[in-house]
Amino acid sequence: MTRTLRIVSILLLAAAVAVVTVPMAGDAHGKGTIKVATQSPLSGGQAALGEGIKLGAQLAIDKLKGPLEKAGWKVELVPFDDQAKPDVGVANAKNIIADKDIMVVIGHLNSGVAIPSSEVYKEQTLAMISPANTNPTVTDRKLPNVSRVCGRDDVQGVVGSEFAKGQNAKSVYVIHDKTAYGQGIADFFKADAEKKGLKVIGFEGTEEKSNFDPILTPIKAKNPDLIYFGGIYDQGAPFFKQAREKGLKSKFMGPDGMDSSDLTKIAGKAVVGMYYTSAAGPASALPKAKSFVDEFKKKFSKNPEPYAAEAYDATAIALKAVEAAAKSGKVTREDVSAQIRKVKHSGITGDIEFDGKGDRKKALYFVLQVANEDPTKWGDNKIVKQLTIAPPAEKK
Ligand code: ABU
Repeated sequence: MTRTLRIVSILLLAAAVAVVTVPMAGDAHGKGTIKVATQSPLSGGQAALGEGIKLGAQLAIDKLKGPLEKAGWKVELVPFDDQAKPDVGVANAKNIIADKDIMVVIGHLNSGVAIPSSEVYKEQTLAMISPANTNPTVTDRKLPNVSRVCGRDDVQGVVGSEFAKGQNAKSVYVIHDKTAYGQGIADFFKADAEKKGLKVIGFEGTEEKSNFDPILTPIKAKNPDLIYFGGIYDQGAPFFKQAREKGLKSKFMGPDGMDSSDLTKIAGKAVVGMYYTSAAGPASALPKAKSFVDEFKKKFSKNPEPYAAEAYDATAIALKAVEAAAKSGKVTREDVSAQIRKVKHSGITGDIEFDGKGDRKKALYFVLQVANEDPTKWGDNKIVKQLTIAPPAEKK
């Protein structure tokens, strides 16, 4: 081999080694992995809503990860099943903060799980954006890492009581599930209903899930105009079903915990005509969510459950915040949390900006009526009222 050939060979070899070992600008995943965790119930009676949250986040990542991937990051979803249980959520949260690639959590479904889990995220200023947690305590603690894209129960409870009053209900019986969410919304509903002159003739909590006869017997004797259930559909649906089977004639009402196609899957025609409030816009009724609904159905072969669109928007905000944080060349959890509060997002559920506590500056509230016993038609429920309301001013 001549001297020139030897030099050319050495140069070619050196170039090949450089191509293999040096991450090029724009090279996929050269900078590492950004993980987005979801925490929601993926098993048990509330899995329909929890699965919807996970899939909404999945769709957002698949559609919107492009800019981060172009910049050299791999973007991954890591779903956690909190089983709607506070202790499981907290145990998952400890594993989540231990994984240094997780930069944001989208979750939870249950406020009673989100509140203690977010105390764990707080230790590392790991951002949590909630698509669905409506209890005021979620943001009233003013944690720098906690924000939500949905409304609050101190507003939702009043929206419900105002509607009940307008329905000419004079007497109301209130049941709740004894959780932070269920008891909380029941308290807000009751307080405002009484202020408006409605007579609350019963108020009780129960953890019963299957046999409601001992509770229904005294309610039947009192014959209230309306029964309000502060809780989630997996408990509310059998309660309302058994109430009708027992011959109760009262109108039925509940908060957004009833907003799932599983309500009719379990209770069938017993809940047709029932009213419920929600802080989730029915995706089919949101003007900017049409392609989301189509793509969701195509990808996952089912309708998006309530709060799936909110999970999509929450994840879109998370990715924007990570992109902004990544401009410094290094993504930190503190920076992602701070960037989330600065995002102005035109989402599929509307325009989203957060206030200093992490509440959405203008949140959506709905009063809906169950239109059909067919669970596949849950998205066609009648919107009786739609409101956009700012969070309550802070008490001095
Ligand atoms: N807001 C609906 C889910 C229940 C909760 O916030 O705990």
